[in-house]
Amino acid sequence: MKYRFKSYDYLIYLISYLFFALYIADIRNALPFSEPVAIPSWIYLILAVICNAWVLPIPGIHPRTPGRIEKAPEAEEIEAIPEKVALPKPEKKPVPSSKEKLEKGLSKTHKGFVERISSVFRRSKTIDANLLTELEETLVGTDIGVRTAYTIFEYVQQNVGKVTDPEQAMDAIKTEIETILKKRENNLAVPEGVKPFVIMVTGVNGSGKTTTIAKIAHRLISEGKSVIIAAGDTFRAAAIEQLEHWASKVGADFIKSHEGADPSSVAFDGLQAAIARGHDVLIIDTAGRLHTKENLMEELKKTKRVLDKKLSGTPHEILLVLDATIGQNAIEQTRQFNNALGVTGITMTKLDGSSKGGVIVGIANEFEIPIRYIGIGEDMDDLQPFNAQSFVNALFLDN
Ligand SMILES: Nc1nc2c(ncn2[C@@H]2O[C@H](COP(=O)(O)OP(=O)(O)OP(=O)(O)O)[C@@H](O)[C@H]2O)c(=O)[nH]1
Ligand SMILES: [Mg+2]
Repeated sequence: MKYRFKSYDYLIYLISYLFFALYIADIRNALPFSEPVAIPSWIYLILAVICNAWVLPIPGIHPRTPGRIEKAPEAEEIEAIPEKVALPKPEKKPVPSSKEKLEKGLSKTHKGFVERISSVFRRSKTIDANLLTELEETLVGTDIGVRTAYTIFEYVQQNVGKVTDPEQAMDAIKTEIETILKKRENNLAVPEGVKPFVIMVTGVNGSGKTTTIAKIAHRLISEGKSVIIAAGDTFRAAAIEQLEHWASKVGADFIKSHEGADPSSVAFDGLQAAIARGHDVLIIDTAGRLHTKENLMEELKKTKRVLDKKLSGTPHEILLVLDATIGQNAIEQTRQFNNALGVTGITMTKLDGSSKGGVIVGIANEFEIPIRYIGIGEDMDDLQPFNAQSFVNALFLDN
């Protein structure tokens, strides 16, 4: 047992022997001094015993037994605190960059478009008439549309003298596609001094209008703009609820009416509210499903007219949302919506789920309409402003 003496303990120990000596001397009547008062000898003995006992380390009795140590224990006395078992750190999933997302999103279209073309060149080492015929057939068979297939084919044909090997030919195709897309690169920007900036979102049912509205609102709000969304798709109550859910999720103001209400009146109310509440941007959802296409276009035209009447120049943007999974049909849809409304911008959604995304090249080639955004997933951050160079690099990447 560890026991620690204090310095005065030694003194008490000595005193105990002094008292003991006094006791012995007293019982023998040999005290070296005369007692002023007669003290019985047993008093000396008791004092000797008390002083001695004080110094003796008797556990549980002595005031400084180890159980009541006043001083901090020595390091060696402290039981080692078991080190915390190092738990394996939960692996943080690395957040993919927008470039990685784009590359992943376009991997299916890479297979359905770029790989089909490059396989033609893999079969032949020289660029001869046979290869050109095969290339022509392959291009026409992709989702870019016949007209664009010939634009690209003719470009390769014209360069046959300069292009000698298949790799160069693929590069030439890539360059031509980038040239086509570059012309349509013009991102949606809210101009200074235009308030509210009005975006009317159109497209057939299921193309991704409502989610795209949420994604755009999310982007604009994160840039510091205040956004109000109007539920102009009154065709289904569920469509209104879906949009309301998104609006509250992204922090946008919201205007709605009842199911079956006149969409143009909702757009009107939305514009009125945007002005009154001082919002920077109004985004109007529209129905994609009406009894007939004629009906749908007339409805949309009416909404456009009503907005312009309320505030001249609105809507500033008529954004057509196209679903990449429908391939070439998107070209025909663009034609119809553009003829009826004068589309000012395109968003192509679901590129991540489609091998038919090559259609974007056809649309860029056939219509002078800017491609504003591309959708490459269902998350709010999966809407990217369109950039021709990044798009083509990701599309042609062999992964
Ligand atoms: N994978 C993927 N899914 C998307 C993308 N954009 C939209 N979607 C999904 O497509 C489905 C339809 O989207 P909505 O936004 O409801 O389409 P809508 O055009 O509003 O449809 P209606 O209101 O019925 O006319 C939803 O499940 C979306 O999550 C995208 O870029 N990638
Ligand atoms: Mg919708």
